[in-house]
Amino acid sequence: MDDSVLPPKLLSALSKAADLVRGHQYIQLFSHYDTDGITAAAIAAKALYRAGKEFRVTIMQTLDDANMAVIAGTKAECILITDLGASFIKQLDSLPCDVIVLDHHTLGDLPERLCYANPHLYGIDGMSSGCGATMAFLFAITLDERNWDLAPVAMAGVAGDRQHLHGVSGLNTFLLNGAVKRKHVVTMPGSLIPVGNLSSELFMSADPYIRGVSGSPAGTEKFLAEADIPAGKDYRDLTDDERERLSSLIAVKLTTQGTSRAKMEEAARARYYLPAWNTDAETLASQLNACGRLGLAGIGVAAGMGDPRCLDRARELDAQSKKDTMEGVLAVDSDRLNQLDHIQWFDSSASGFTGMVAGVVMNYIGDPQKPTVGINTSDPIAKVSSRGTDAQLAAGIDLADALKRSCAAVGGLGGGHRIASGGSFPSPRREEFLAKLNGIVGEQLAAHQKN
Ligand SMILES: [Mn+2]
Repeated sequence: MDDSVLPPKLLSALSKAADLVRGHQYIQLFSHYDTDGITAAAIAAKALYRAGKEFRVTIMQTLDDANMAVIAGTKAECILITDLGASFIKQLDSLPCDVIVLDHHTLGDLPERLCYANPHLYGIDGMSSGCGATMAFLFAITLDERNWDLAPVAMAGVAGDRQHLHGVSGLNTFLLNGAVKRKHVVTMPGSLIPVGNLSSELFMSADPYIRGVSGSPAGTEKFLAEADIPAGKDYRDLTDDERERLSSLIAVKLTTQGTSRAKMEEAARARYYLPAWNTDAETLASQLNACGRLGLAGIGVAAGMGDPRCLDRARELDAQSKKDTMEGVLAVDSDRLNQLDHIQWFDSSASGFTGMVAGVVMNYIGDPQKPTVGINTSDPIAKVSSRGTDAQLAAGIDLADALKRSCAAVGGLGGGHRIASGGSFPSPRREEFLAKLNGIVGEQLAAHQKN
């Protein structure tokens, strides 16, 4: 697409949505509990608030039959759903009220009546080039041009759904370019060096995780001394020489610990600074994500709408999550990564944060050939998270399929994406599950080799 204009079909869906909203005094919002859903809800709610509307926001972990019944049971005459809905279009279409769906998930049924915007409808990939927050933002600026100042929140949504890792595309380019032009977002060149105070940020750095530096105050101090950089210096105050020296030292460390070149390039991606928030899109995304993960999505929505007390709380929750994740990563790095033939796994029963720890372990600690699996058996029903890499996908690994089958084989449920999936199963059956999963991944690799 031409990134400076929106597809005509999308524009007409957005103006229809704006017209519907204008015709009601009260709007019931539903959204997803992840960063993208929280930012989408915050953007939509702020736009409604500015338009003088009354509204209520309800956040859901997923849209399933039970939650569909909740939506169907609402008495509102206008329902706005963001970052959810694509898989329930038929049911939503039959509701006796005005319904607007702003989603980006894979298309299912097409509506006959309700107002629906989804990048996939215009040949744009909703996995990579437009997320729930992007759609909510486009709706907001259609309602009122002044809502362009919500672009920073939308960029946090884009970062939350990881649609920025290799630069932005599609609808996200429209968002970013317009926001940069209006000075709501500043693109900063990529670097392996974390943004902010270097002593504290290197200490807390999980992406990249630098062995011996991340999670170690003494290691961080020694590393900065080695790079001849005064402790306490901020990323923004580095001279060109210092920046180059520090970033090559980090690259050397990462190479030594086996980090792939592709991963390093990804870790050195561009950052999006949000002047009004005095932080970058990924940091804001992480703060809102912490709220959703801890069941406090409402605080996240209010923080995304700009409430200073909720934003403070989101920052605290994020700092604690990062600390706990780092502890989990350090525990695995110290010797608790177990190797099977085709997978590597760790026990996260003590630390929790299974998925986040698995992601860091996959990219910076473990064997890059094998998917990383974290299992938490602290409850009778175990939770499992798995993470892979693009290279593993190219070798035939499909973690959505592998988790679905291995969980089912031991009386559980699993699934997700090929590169990242999860599930649950009865805790006492852990060994059986691991053997099954190891076997399935082995079969996937063998089947791929044959083709
Ligand atoms: Mn999303």
